Amino acid sequence: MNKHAKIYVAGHRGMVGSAIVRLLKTLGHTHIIEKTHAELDLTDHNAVRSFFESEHPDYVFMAAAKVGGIYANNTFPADFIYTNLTIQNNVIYESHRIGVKKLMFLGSSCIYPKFATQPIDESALLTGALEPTNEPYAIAKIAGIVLCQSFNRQYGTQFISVMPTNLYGLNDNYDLKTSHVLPALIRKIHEAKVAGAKEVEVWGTGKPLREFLYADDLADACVFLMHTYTDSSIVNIGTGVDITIADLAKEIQDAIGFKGRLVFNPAQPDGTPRKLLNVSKLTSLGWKAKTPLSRGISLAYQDYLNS
Ligand code: GFB
Repeated sequence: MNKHAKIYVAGHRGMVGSAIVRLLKTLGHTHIIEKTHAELDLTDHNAVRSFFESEHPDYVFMAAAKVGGIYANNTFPADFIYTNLTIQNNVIYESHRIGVKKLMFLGSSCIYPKFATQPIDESALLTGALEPTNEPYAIAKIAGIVLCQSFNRQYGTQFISVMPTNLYGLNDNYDLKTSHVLPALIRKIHEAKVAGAKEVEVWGTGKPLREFLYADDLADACVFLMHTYTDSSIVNIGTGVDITIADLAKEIQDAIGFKGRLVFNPAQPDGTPRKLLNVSKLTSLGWKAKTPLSRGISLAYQDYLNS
């Protein structure tokens, strides 16, 4: 991927896509293709076909997806499976048709079985039942992985797939109905502090364990793997460290300086009990996450205050 290669970052306005674009620009890449949703509707196959035929990108980062936290996944399952299958089918198929040199498909750690052995090795894929709150999203992502592998096998393409753990960072989604836990808690705790509230509701029991990766670290891993990785088998991207939701809430509370109480609401779903990725494959390839959670939370909080 030389500095003048044509690189299409699908989903460049999202948290992950914008982090990839930021990094590529910092690295001196001169030909990055960005299309807003208004300019290119990725669910419209004809529009995607015309785009690929006219732009002919050399490389594609497939970071466009319908994403959301546990509530959104559980409430809008049809949207999650349909939209993701459609956009990934369109982008992956048209990448094959025009002969893209290399495509990276971004999956998710929720592709693994709900009760996978921890930390979760890449080989756990398709070995057990999924977490029901996000099964439709997970199945779309699994289909994306198998689609890439099938094109590689049948047509000799180079479509690689990476599985990021739970993400957070700059340009995150702070809508409480659709966001993930970390941005949701930043917003709820900040608003409680400003309002002088005595307590903040944290969904679930606080006992689930999650691993959190800063989006700029993910972008760094993606660019690293785009340069170095050529295999069809998937690669986990994470920090190798997890934390309970209760401890995460406490850490965010301390960062924001909220003096009230955190109240857990077990009527809300916990989701999968633990989701820690085994990152030994990535480590052996030569990449490690850089941003500690405490620093990432303060950077994300600053970004929230500025947004
Ligand atoms: O981040 P989150 O929505 O996604 O929730 P998942 C993680 C945990 O935080 C769950 C708890 O146990 C939630 O109950 N939690 C506590 C909260 N307070 C809140 C809150 O205010 N908002 C949210 N959202 N959660 C998603 C999947 O699962 O992870 C997606 O649904 C995707 O498919 C994504 O894979 C990475 O980790 O449970």
